Amino acid sequence: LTGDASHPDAASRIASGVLTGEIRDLARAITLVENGTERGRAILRTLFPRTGRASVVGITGFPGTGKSSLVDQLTSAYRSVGKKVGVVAVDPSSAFSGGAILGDRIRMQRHATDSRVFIRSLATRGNFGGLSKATRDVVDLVDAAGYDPILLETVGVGQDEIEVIEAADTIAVVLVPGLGDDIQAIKAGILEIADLFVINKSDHPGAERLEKELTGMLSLGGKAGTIPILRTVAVRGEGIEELCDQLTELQALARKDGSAEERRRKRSKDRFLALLRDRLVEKALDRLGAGNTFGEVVDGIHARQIDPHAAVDRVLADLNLSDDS
Ligand SMILES: Nc1nc2c(ncn2[C@@H]2O[C@H](COP(=O)(O)OP(=O)(O)OP(=O)(O)O)[C@@H](O)[C@H]2O)c(=O)[nH]1
Ligand SMILES: [Mg+2]
Repeated sequence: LTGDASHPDAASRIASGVLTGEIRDLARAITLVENGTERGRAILRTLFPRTGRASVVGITGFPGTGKSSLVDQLTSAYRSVGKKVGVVAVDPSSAFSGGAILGDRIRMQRHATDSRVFIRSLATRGNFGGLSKATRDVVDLVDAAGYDPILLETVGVGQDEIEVIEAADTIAVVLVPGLGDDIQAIKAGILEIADLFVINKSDHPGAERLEKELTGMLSLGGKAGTIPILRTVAVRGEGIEELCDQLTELQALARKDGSAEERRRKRSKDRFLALLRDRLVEKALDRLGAGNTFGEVVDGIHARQIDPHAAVDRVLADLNLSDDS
């Protein structure tokens, strides 16, 4: 199938379809990649040199803070200046709720007939590492299809979600008034990743207080004045223009001071290491299956019959990767 380029399902044909902006080919490529197929990998391989052009904007925050509403508004704003907009919504919780993505569909309905807006939701596969890998691959495909910017929405600010959002060049963390003590709980993670804070639902009481708390938090972290804080009312489109301007400014700054390049280089490194780790572990565990099973090795360590270092040495020897091999 992959060999004959004229075949409608051939990887090379789908890849050219993606490059010329064929939406159906892009959707098929994503499905092939999501399902971990060899054809999906072939498509990615072909397209990889044509990626890295889109500016990826990450929108993250607690459930229900208005991320999708903001993405919807941003989409309109970017469309009005002629941009072709990609939206990738990653929803680690959808395996349980399912409703969030449906809600997004309804929310984004007005863009559904716009051929210059591409929207794709990614659900969890029960494995967060897998989700961040899939996100990067999907972003690459949307990028190769010429969408720029790509808006990446993901719920939450836990460690696993941070891995997902690290596929973005610029990260907006969305908060809402009335979080109360929650701000304490989230500060560790978001201080590190936020390039910009959005206080959405500013029509609710407490926006001012939240902004003060955030400012205080930032000065404690030595970041006072370096991270913009914006107020929006997404449902009314208020503050969206400022948000767009701010994003553009941050992107320009990051390009100028080299931090954009630095971040992308780190991403290349992380991506390579994560894949290498996954593949090596997969191979090692396959090899284990032939002698001791994974469970038996764990049992052995648990019973103190073999120490964990020796267990790993043994697996590495099986893979011909011992220090002395
Ligand atoms: N009052 C008010 N409501 C808003 C605002 N922005 C969004 N909402 C409402 O908040 C609810 C959640 O909005 P979403 O955009 O779905 O939030 P989300 O962060 O994408 O939610 P999840 O993806 O489920 O985490 C919806 O009912 C919106 O209409 C706002 O600025 N003010
Ligand atoms: Mg949402």
